[in-house]
Amino acid sequence: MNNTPPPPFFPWEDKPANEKGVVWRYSANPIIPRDLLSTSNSIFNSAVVPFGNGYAGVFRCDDTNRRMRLHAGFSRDGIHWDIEENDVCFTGADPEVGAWVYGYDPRVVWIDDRYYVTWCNGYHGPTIGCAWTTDFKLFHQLENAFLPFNRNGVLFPRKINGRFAMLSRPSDNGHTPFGDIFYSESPDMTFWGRHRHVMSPARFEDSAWQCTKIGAGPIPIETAAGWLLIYHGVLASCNGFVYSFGSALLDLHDPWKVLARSGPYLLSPQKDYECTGDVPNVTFPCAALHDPATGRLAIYYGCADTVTSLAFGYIDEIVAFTKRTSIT
Ligand code: BMA
Repeated sequence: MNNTPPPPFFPWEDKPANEKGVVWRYSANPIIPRDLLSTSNSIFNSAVVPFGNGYAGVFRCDDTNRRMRLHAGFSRDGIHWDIEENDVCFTGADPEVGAWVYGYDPRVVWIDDRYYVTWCNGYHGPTIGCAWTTDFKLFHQLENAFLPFNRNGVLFPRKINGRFAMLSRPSDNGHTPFGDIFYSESPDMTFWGRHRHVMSPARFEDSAWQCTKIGAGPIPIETAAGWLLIYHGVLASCNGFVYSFGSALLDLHDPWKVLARSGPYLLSPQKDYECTGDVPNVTFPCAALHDPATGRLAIYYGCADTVTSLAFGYIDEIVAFTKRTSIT
């Protein structure tokens, strides 16, 4: 267990009086501009965790060569971020795996005694890269979890049945027009197996925002009602893909069993900064902070593949919404 006390400041803003949804946006969005770094074209789809007296994260920073890189960052309040100018240099991997090609859409989670990072890692196509760190300075790279092609590798925050557990989304080498979420286990973060199917895209008639492909978002949150999973879903519109996100509840012991799944989205691209950018109409969550004492949730999501924003909600309300609107 990570026994350090929670950071003194939790990023939060109360729900506006006129808000209809169970999730609402931070009024000062986006929190991270595209050009925060001297060489960044865009900063989005990024992961944050409590760290020391504040927060740390791994950020997707595409540079002005349009190369996809990962950068570490630090914050006192979870809102204002210092992101390192130099990208993360992973160490210790078999050179075959460690030769950097590209990396994007990181997730970060504390398990047992260290932070694990997973990301979409270039190795003859996209697959799931893995590493660990204790200080966000030195990152030790592990084996890729799966064969290409795969994306959206998301670890559970504790071992399940004594093994590391990960969700992932097998895909193709391009802008994949399909995609189901699967579950896998590993005794050692090297060998992965016991693969189980979790969820397919929804039927168009039932929930069109998630009818083309889906992928796990932030690290699942353990609740009495099951693992709360926030995931993105894609609609193939006549103007291209539209990325929204919703919620599901997975069985605590057998997390490939879906207990409930929201029909409506929690959030979809509607604000200018979500609809306009390098890839229009994308809201893509990769991390969430939660405060067990109050049930508050702060969701970090990429907007239009350009900037990073925050949205808020209460875990209990999202769980109730997931059950109330379930399409399973
Ligand atoms: C997905 C990933 C994400 C991106 C999204 C929209 O396939 O590449 O990083 O946000 O497409 O472009």
